[in-house]
This record gives sequence, C-alpha cells and structure tokens, in this order.
Amino acid sequence: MSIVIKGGTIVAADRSYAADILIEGDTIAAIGPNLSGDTVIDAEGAYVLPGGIDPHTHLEMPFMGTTTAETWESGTFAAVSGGTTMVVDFVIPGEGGMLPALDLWAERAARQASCDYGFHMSVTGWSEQIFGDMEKVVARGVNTFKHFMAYKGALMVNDDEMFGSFTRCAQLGALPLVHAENGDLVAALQQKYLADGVTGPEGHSYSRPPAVEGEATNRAIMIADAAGVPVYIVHTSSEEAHEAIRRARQAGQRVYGEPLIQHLLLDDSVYASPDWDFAAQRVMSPPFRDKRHQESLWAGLVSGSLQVVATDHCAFTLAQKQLGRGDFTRIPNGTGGLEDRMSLLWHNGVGTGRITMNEFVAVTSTNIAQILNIYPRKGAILPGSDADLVVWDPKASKTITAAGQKSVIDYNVFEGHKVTGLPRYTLSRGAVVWDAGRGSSPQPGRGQHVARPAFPAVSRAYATWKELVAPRPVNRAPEHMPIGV
Ligand code: DUC
Ligand code: ZN
Ligand code: ZN
Ligand code: ZN
Repeated sequence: MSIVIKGGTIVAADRSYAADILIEGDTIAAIGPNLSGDTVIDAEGAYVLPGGIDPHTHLEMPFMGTTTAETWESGTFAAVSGGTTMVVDFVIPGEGGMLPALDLWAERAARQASCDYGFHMSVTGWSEQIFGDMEKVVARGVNTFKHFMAYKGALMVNDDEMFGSFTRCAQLGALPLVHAENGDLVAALQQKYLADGVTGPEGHSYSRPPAVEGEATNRAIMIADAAGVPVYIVHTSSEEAHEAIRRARQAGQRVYGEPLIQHLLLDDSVYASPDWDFAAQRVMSPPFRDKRHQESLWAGLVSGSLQVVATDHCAFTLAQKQLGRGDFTRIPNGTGGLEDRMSLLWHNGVGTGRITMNEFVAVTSTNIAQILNIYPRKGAILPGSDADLVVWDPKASKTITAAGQKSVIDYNVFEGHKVTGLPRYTLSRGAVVWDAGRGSSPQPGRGQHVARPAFPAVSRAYATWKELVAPRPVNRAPEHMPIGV
C-alpha cells in the first residue's frame, strides 16, 4: 500500500518547489514529478510541509498542587489537527527519581498518543543518584535535561547544582535546557506585592518583570560557558533575555532561544482585565510582556538569533485556575497553544510578510529537529525521512474558539483570533491522522517514541575549541584551528 501526495508545492526550510511525494510504509520513498501510488492525496493549490514539531509541552503533568488537564490523547489529537506531528514533553522526576518517572511518561504516551513524541528530563536537584541516572536517561533516547531557575522550594536548582548538571551534560553529549527566571527575586517580589495587598493576576506579571528573566538568562549562558556546553533557553519572552542570547551567539557560544507563539502575539494588557477569570486563564511564566518585547522576538526569528517557536502547552481548566483566587501565587501557571501554533504563526508571520514560508518551516520543524538531533528523520521532506507531512491549505480560514477546539480545556487564550492557513491533511509516519474535509478521531497508540541520540560531535567540538582557544589572549589569533570547527 503506497500513498502519493499529488499536485502540491513542497515547502522545506531551504527551498520551495512543485513535486509529488511517494510514501511507502512509514517513510518517504520518492519525490518528483508525476508519481503514482495506490492511494492519492490531493494537494492541488496547497503546500506540503514537514509536520510541525512542538518541543515544549506539559501533558498530564503534576504542577502547583494540581495536574495539567490536557491528556496525551487530547493533546496529541489537538496537535495533529493543527499540523503538529511530534511533541517533546517534560518529565518531572518523582520520589523514585528519573527512571520511574520516565517509565510513567512513556507508558501514558504509548497508550494514548496519535503522533510521535519524545521526552526531556528535568533536573530538580543535584546528587550522586542524579549524576548516575542521567547516563541511563540518555541511553533511553533522551538527550536534553531541563533546569528550572524559578519555582523556589519546588523545582528550582541553584547555580552550583546547575553547573554540576551542565558539566555532566557536556560529558554525556546532552543539551541542557533552562527555564530562566531568577527564582529568589520572583519569591521576594511575590511577597512584596502580596504584602502591598496585590492579590489578583496582575501581581503575577508585576512579580516577574523582564529583568528577572534577563538576569537569569545571562547567568545560565555564563554557567554553560564555564561548563563548556551548548544551552537552550526555553520560552524566551523578553528583549532582555533575547539580548543575552544574541550577545553570546555573537561571541561564538552555541546558545538557542525559543519564543512561544503566545509571547509573539499576546501582551500584558490581559492582566489589567477586570475579569479575574480572563486574566487568570492567561497566567503563565514568563508572563505576557508589553509590545516592545514582541517586536524583539519577531526580529530574532527573522535574523536567526532565535531559532524555534514552541507553545509550552501547559493547560489548566478554569476550575483549576480558580485555585488561585485571593492569592496570585497559587494560580497554576500555564497556557495552551499546541493546536493553534502553526496557523497562528502562519497567519501572523507568513501572512503579514514578516517571515517567509521557508523560515516558517525552519522555526516550526527543521531547526527543532536539528537542535534535538533527530534530523533528517524528522523536520525534512527527503527520501528516507519519516512521512510526517502536512498538506497545508493557505486559503482555508477559521476563527479560533474554545467551542471548536480538540483540546479538553474550557477556554482558549486565542479566542476570537481569525487565522488563514490550515491543514487539509496531516500524516503521521504515512497514516492520515487529520482530514479537515471528513473530520477525524484520535488514534491512540499510533504514536511512537522517537529516540534522540546524544551529540558527541557538538559537545566534543565545543570542548576542544574551548580548550585550545580559550586560554589565548583575546587579541591573538589561534595558530591553528581544531579539525571540525
Ligand atoms: N511555565 C508555565 O507557565 N507553566 C509550566 C512551567 C512554566 O515554566
Ligand atoms: Zn518553564
Ligand atoms: Zn508592560
Ligand atoms: Zn514549560
């Protein structure tokens, strides 16, 4: 049984061209003119894109005294309905440490997911056990470790712990990820605003100003430099954080930045709403910023100083948000976006001329696959790549509403946003998992874990460069450059 996608224009990160795609089994068998197969998928008038990869989700995650309401089943179905064919979700270690938690996440995902998936492991302390577990986690196909510089008293790690873990990442060929907000400062500001009688959602935004993020981003980058490891900053939301990333990249450090679709489009005026529910539904960390920060993030996507657009999909119902009535520090932090990321970025980025179609593919798929070391299995339309594909109709429109969404959440922070550009079909490893014309149901159990190997080449090259070049006076050129740099 083969499938041919006919009559479309393939849009890759590097070029756009008219061609058919022949799929055999899970993968792309051929690309070219006039291909034929057992089944034909009509792509006339459409683009064919590599499936979106959302590298930042929190499905069924215990957090702030509750658990995110989006399940692996609803979340991955929401994803494919919006053109996303892979999610990478954050595992939080429990009592038993990293490995039992990874088993728990893997079991839930295997049972429920409609699309492929991967995991990031969180490092929430530092010990002999964690040092040892990290190697076992890498052997399970997880090559990224998340560090929270915020959530003091819960998930937060201190600088010495982060340095220990970053150094371990360098040894293992893993990539550290960082939630960069100064957790001590956030805690102090929260107490200050509560003491001043600020208890509503606006207090959440006041207690996490851009300086809190800029300072922590810069600190994480410097610690990564000291440890000789690349670093990936999640949910980059402010010019202050972007500036730190830009400066480090300019200096030759391998640093990645990930704006969220929410921060690109929504701003902090939402927290001034007199409607408590409306404002609380939009409480996430970092909070939405004022518009000057949005301009900085868009500029970063265009110039390449920011590489990835994610969602941090961390979705709570209104009833869960209401746990924080009377005390903004208890409002569960998180918003959704998994279902709408692709259309929102297309409409507001490609549709306005701010980014090209090829840049769209880069930041929603190809760059992510490369950074996470799964390219070209994912993130590419090439013979041999997984047939994770989206037939994208640039003329189809909808208005985003909670009532119309696949997500199980009872609101949508993008309610009322009109988008033009939607999937006509979404394919996960060669199977149609979303058909806009006929409608589709979840296909739990279809998704598979995508093992992500360690990256010895990147870490070794970087460590070698550090060793040979760093001790030299800055104004003297090195006598020779190491091979591979
Ligand atoms: N921010 C959120 O809003 N939710 C999950 C964790 C985080 O960092
Ligand atoms: Zn975070
Ligand atoms: Zn502001
Ligand atoms: Zn997150």
